[in-house]
Amino acid sequence: LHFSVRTGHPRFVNQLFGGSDPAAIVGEWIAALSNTSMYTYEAAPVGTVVEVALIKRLCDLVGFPEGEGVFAPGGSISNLMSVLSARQRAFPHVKQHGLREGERPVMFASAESHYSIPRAGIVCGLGQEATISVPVDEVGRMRVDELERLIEEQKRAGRTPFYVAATAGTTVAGAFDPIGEIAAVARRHGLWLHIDGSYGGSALLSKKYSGLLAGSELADSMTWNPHKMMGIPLASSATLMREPGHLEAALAMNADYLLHEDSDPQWNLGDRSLQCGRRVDALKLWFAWQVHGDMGFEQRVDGLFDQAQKFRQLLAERPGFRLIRDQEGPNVCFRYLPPDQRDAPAAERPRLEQEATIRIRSELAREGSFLINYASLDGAATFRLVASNPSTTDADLAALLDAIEAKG
Ligand code: ABU
Repeated sequence: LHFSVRTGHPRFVNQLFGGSDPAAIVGEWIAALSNTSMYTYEAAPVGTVVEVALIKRLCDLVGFPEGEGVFAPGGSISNLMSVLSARQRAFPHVKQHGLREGERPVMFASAESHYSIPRAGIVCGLGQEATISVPVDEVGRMRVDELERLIEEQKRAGRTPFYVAATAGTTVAGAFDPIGEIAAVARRHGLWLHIDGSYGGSALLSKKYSGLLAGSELADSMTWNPHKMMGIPLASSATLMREPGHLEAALAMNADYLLHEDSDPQWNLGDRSLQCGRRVDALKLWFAWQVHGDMGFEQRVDGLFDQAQKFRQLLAERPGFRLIRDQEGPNVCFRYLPPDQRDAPAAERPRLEQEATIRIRSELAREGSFLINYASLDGAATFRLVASNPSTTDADLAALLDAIEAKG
């Protein structure tokens, strides 16, 4: 612990997760103590019942009343499972025989989507080029007119579009793609619609912010990571499907030494997972939900959005800081220019801001006062503050700006 990064510290604003939930940690300990694997009800009766109940609850929030799903080791694996399911629906022969000669499936995701989507294409043997990158608008949302244009272009080129991923909460800018509009395009062209809600899925717990995922009920699948905004220890990632059966269609191997004929398949989750051995990841979320309830999670999510909004206000009050992308999610992307560089020509500014961002960030990390990440956005390195820990106070936020000014 001494040499580890203190990710539960209020001044750790570096990743899409932060804080540590005591109730969930107890759940995690008990999962380790019970030491079982989630492939069968026989081996993990309590874990199975808990997981099925939680998946049902998450599916209801998304708008999948008949849905099913499974927990996975992270958002990337959940996204991969969605691509495998979509590929199986579009090419039903693929599980048994692979793709046929001449078949050229293509998938679509925004230019600011997570890299796990094109990587899923790679894992599926489609190659990285099979993921077509759709341009985004000025705040980072997928441009739906461009999506439609690119689908038609790919069809004319003899390829078969089969999948589109909308992102709810992009990794850097925290943008929410317009799911309802993307769903209309997906339906018109017969594409599987997946929502990568790894980060922003938790907005569904908030009456105030659930509108950011309007249309989620129209998707075929969704990834949701309680280990991000809900504060559950890593990893907690739900793979959710609107209709039952797709995961088994893509993944089931019917190993008879696990899935005996005399057991009820509905309660054996093994064949809807990519894993064989699988931890009881549901238990920590279950414990946390018992303690906090819907209202506790709603307050947490609202509080993180409010914290980011507060930080935007504080930024606006200080010379030298500028917001890059103006939006309402828990990410705040901004740059800073020290006073002696503020008269530089406008064309020079992004390069100078980039230099300042990287050097200041590295100084803060080295001294251990704050850990705040940076990423390239709109052509230059940009600070990315993530409001991820409810115990980060307004004073912490102001202290971060003070520290950046002092280093600058
Ligand atoms: N799975 C994306 C997480 C990246 C981040 O925490 O910054």
